[in-house]
Amino acid sequence: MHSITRHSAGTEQYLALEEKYGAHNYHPLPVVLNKGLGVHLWDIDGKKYFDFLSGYSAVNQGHCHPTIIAALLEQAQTLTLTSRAFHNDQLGPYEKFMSVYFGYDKVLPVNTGVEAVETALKLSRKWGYEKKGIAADQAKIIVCSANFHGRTLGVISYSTDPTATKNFGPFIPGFEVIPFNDLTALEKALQDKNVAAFLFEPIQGEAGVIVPDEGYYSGVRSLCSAYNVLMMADEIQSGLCRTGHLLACDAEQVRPDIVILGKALSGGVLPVSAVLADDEIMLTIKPGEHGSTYGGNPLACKVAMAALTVLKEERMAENAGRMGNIFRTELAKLQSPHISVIRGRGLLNAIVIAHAKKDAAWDLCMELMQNGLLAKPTHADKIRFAPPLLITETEIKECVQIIAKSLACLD
Ligand code: IF1
Repeated sequence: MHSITRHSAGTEQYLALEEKYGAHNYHPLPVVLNKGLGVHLWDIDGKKYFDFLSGYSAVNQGHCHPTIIAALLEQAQTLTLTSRAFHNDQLGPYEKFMSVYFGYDKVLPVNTGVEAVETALKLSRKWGYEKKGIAADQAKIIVCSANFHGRTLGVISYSTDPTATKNFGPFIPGFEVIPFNDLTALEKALQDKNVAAFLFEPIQGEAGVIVPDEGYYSGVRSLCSAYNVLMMADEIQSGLCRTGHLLACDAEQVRPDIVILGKALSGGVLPVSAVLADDEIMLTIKPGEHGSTYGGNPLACKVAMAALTVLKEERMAENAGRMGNIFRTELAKLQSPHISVIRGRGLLNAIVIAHAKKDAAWDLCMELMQNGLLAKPTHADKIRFAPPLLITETEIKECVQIIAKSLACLD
């Protein structure tokens, strides 16, 4: 029997405001939050939850991390934006910090994840024409089916998800879709001399946390090198310690030609994204050929340096690896008839619900919410479980018990 969800009067008021005055481009769980700290969120009625979505992996460091907030407050009352028409005392140190931290010659700072993806697409085309010698306007970029790289027209041009593309055409040409985790398909596509780059998510998040076979990253690296094609890893969700490594590609010691970062680059405090590449690629973009009003603003630089420092100092990659193993092991021990698949790496995990009822995953998330854990389905029958990376073993085991208790609602 499903518990009847009664919303408090306060909750109803907030939902009504959004219903009336906000675009209906999301279908959120009916919970109104007003406080976050570490792995926890609180709603307006004071109910406490474990956050198992982490702002779609933007809050890897935990909500309102004191070190990151301190950096935000200090810079916010000093200098927040100069534009790139002038220099400031945060950008250069940030660029060096990023170069040393990730081991690339240069960084191009922008703001949202999709803006960084668009930047990487432009960069790879520019390199294709000016370094690889591809004929004008003939550059092709290979992408994977079931990809998710953001919501702009350029990026949905190669989406294979009808929900993302229906009635948004016409689309931008120059992309070819191949299956994810398929090196044979990739090698076949690379026979085309006009290919400039291969763009992929090391782990496909929105598709339901699809982890490729062992050796996939190494295979992609070898093929891209052999065919003089840029390996572009979209690590916006899989990066920044989420999978138990600084970057997901580190699992096979593979170094992409272009790395795309976002989300937890700011610890969930403000939009900060970045593209990393070496000089041969990065310097194909000349002054005035690309930019953004807020890209590389002093506030973002200061916050990002704090957010990255926290990841390392608090050994969040190691913790994500250990806690992820415990989480998947304990979940499997439940042997729930309602869970057909448990998959993931580090603390980027998902389960696939096996149930006759179409909305079973949604119903389970509503039950989890009643029991103090926030998660949301992706693509109907999959539920992503991605808590902040500082979660402890005790908390992980407590959350598995909440999941176990909640699964009873599907009996
Ligand atoms: C939504 C999830 C989706 C991303 C990867 C680029 C971007 C994202 C690998 C764009 C953004 C967010 C967007 C949000 C839901 C969430 C998401 F998988 F993380 F859960 F959609 F797939 N590359 N992912 O995951 O970054 O422009 O949003 O900063 O749009 O509903 P953004």
